[in-house]
Amino acid sequence: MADYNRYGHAHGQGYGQQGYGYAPSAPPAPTPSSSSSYGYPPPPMGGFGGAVAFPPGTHPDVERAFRAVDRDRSGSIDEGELQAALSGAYHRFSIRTVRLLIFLFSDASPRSRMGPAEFATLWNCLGQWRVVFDRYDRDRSGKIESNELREALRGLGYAVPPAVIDLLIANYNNGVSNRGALDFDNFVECGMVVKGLTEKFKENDTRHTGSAALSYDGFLSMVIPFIVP
Ligand SMILES: [Ca+2]
Repeated sequence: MADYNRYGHAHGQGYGQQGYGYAPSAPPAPTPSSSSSYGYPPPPMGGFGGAVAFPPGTHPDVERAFRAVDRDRSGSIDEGELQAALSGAYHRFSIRTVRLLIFLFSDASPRSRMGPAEFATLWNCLGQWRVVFDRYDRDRSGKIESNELREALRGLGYAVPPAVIDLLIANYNNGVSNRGALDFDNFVECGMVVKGLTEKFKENDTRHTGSAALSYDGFLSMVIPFIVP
């Protein structure tokens, strides 16, 4: 019995925290974003990761995953290297999802690479998405089908109408229109797009009516970052 005139408050919890970014639930540890702790392209003269600075308390597995793919020891990784790191941890990550993740999580300019602090934040965030994925993959198929997606988004506070669920499944299935289900990478991408766009919309819907007046440039500025990959 969702009130589809609204787009959140499925459990009275609003939209999740504002400002943390793209994690599905409460923020974990503080995530200082030290974009100045690395740089590219600084060839580190044979040193091993001298310029790589992870936030205090970063799990050794995260550092290991980063160093394993930062083959040239530049202290930052590109989309191919990030794809390798995530695919090693989570099966396969599509390059489209990887590009969105770099866009959303990278502080670098241009946003084509990612440093250790950003990587650690992303890694943490993906861990939270994985928990959500496993929780809502009710039939243990290893994929999120349309009914599971609807429940998952509702659980996160987004009352997404059925027509939009169908649209999401059709557009985030890795181009393989087999069973209309999402792998983990596509689920993450889909979830971050819904979360990100909902929060952007909400900024324009200050009275929580489910409607907002947007200027043309405001609308384009809101949407384009999410379709850029
Ligand atoms: Ca499933």
